[in-house]
Amino acid sequence: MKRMSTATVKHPRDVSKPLSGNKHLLRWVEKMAELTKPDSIYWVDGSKAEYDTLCAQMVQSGTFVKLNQDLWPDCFYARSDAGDVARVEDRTFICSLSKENAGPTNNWENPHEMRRKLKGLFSGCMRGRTMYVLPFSMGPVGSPMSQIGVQLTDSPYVVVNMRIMARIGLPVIREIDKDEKRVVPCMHSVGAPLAPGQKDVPWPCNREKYIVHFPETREIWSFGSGYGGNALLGKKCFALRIASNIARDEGWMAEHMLIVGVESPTGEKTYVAAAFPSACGKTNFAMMIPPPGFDGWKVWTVGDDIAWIKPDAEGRLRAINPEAGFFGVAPGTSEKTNPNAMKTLARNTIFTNVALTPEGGVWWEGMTEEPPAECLDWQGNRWTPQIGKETGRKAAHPNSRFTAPAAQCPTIDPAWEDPEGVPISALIFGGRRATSIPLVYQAFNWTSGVYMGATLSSETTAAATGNVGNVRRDPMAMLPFCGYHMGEYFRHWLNMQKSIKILPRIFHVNWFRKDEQGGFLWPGFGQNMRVLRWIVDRAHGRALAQETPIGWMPGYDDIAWKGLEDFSRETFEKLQAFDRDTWHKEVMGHEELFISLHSHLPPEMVYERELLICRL
Ligand code: TSX
Ligand code: MN
Repeated sequence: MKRMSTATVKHPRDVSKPLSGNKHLLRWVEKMAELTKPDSIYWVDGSKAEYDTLCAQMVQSGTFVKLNQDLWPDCFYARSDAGDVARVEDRTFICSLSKENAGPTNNWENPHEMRRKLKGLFSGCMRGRTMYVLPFSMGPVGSPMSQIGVQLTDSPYVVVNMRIMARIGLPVIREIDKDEKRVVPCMHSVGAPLAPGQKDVPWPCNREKYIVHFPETREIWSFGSGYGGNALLGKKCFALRIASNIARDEGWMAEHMLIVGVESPTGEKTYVAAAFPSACGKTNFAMMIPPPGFDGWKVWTVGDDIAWIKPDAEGRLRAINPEAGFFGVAPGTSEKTNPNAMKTLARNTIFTNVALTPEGGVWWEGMTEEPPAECLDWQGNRWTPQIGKETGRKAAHPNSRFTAPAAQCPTIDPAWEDPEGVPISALIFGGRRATSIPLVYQAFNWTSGVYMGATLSSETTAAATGNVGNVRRDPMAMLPFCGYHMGEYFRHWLNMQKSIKILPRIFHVNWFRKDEQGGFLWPGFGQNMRVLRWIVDRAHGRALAQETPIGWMPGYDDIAWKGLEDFSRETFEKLQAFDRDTWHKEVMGHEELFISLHSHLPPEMVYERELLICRL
C-alpha cells in the first residue's frame, strides 16, 4: 500500500498516521485500502484548520467556488454532476439474509451476491484519489443515545459536509478507543478512479450507483454518488435505515421526525416530534415563528429531519437529534417562509446546485420575489428570467441544498445537545392533502395513533415526474427509510407502548386543504402555531375537543384566534369537515397498503381499520 501525503497543500501533521489505536478499525482500514487502492490515506481530525484546508483544496480543484465573503462569509458553492442530484431509491438496497425481512417496500438482493458485486465495484475504485478515514458520531459525543460510525470515502466534499452534519474526528476517535462501543462501518466511493496523469472533474461520480445496507452486520456500502443521502452516510443510511434495525432490536425508535420545543408565556416547555413526507415544509415547521397575537410564545428547534426516541427510566419518551446540521432544500426558502433558516445559512454554509450570481452570491427560486437579472444556473449555464420563462429551466435545481450548522439557528433549543435528550409529549403526523383530511385531529389512543401514522399519505408535487396530486401512502414518512419489513415496523411501534409509561398523545395535521376554487384554506407557516398550541394543550389534558369517527377535533372556539380574528368560523368548519363517503374511499386506500404488507401486518392494524369503518 502506498502512503503519500497530498502534494499541493501542506498539512501541519502527518495525515496518513492513524489517529486510532483500535485494532479492528486499523485492520478494516488496511483491508479496504487494499481493495480500493487509494494513492493515500487521510485520517480526519475534524478541526476547523483541516476543514479550511480541504475547502481550499476543492477551490483549487474546481469542486468549490468560494462565495463573495462580504455577502456570504465562509460559504462555498458546488455544482454536482447533472446525473447526481438526488437520492436514488431504485438503486437503494436492504440486503438482509432473508428477502422477507426487507419487505415489499425495499429493494432486496442476496447479501452474498451483493458482496460479490460490491467487491468488483470497489476493486481499485479509489485509484488516484485520497481515502479519508472519517469517524463520526450520530448524536452528541458520549451521549448514551448516540451511535458511532466510520466512513471511508474518496470525496473531500463528503468530509466537509459531514463536518457540518455530524460530530466528527478526534473526539469520536477517543470514544472508539475508550470502550467497546460498536462502530458501524460505512464504505463510500464516488466510483471514479483516476488513471496516472488523468485530470479530475469537479464532481466525480459513476453512472452506476449502489446504496447498500446490510442490516444484520450493520454495514453500509455506497458506490457511484457524491450527493446528499447517497453519500453523507450518517444521515439516511445510518440514522434511519441501519438505526431503525438497531432500534427495533434494542427497544427504541429511529424516526423521520423533526423535534421542536414549544415555550408558553409562563415558561412551560413542551417538546413534540413530527413526521412529514417530503414537500410538506418540515424544516419550515421546525423553525416556526409564532404569529402576532402569541406574545411570550416561542418555538425552539431541536432538529428538522431525524429523531432517535427512547423511553427513559421513568418511562417517558426522550428524543435526540442525531444530526448536527441542516441539509435543507433551498428552493422555497426565504425571509418570508423561513427567516430562521435564512439566518442559519448566512455563513459557514455549503450550497449545492443553487444558482450563482455575478456578485459571487447564491440564489434560488423563491428566495426573493425578484430574480437576479442574470446568473449561472445549477449547471453553470447563463440564466436570465427571460431564458427561464422561454425554456422553463430553473436557475436552481429543485433538490438543491444548503448544508448549515444547527448551532447557527437563531431558535436552536438550549437543550438540543442534551445527552439525555428532550422529553416528548406529543407526536404529529402530517401530509399534503388537497381534500378529505382535516387541518388537525387527535388519535383516540396509542394504537389508533399507530394506525394514523401507518396510513399517512401525501400528494406528489414533483412536476418532473408528471403525476402532480397523486395520493401516495408514506407510513410514518418512513417509506424510503425503514430498513426492514414495514409490517414489522408497525409491530415495533405497537410494542413500544409496553415500555412507555407516559404515552405521548398522537395527532394528524394537514396544512394543505383547498377550497373549491383551488385556494389553500389555511394560511399555514407561522399561523400553524394556533394548531400547535391546541396540540400542546391537549397533550397536557387541558384543551377541549369533540369526538368524531376519525378522532378528537378542536371546535372553532377551542383554537386561539388572537391576531387572526377575521378567520371565519365557516372556513374553519371547511378545514375540519369530514365526510363519511370520502373517508370510505380513504379506508380503501388503507386496505391497499395493508394488503401489500399482509404477511407481516399486525392484526391490530386490521382491527383498527374495522373499528374505523364501524364508526363511519
Ligand atoms: O412549509 C410550509 N408550511 C409549514 C410551515 C411552518 N409550506 C411550504 C410547503 C412547501 C415546502 C406551506 N405551504 C404551508 C405550511 O404551513 N402552507 C402552504 C400552503 C400555502 C401557500 C401560500 C400561502 C398560504 C398557504 N399564501 C398566502 O396565504 C398568502
Ligand atoms: Mn428527510
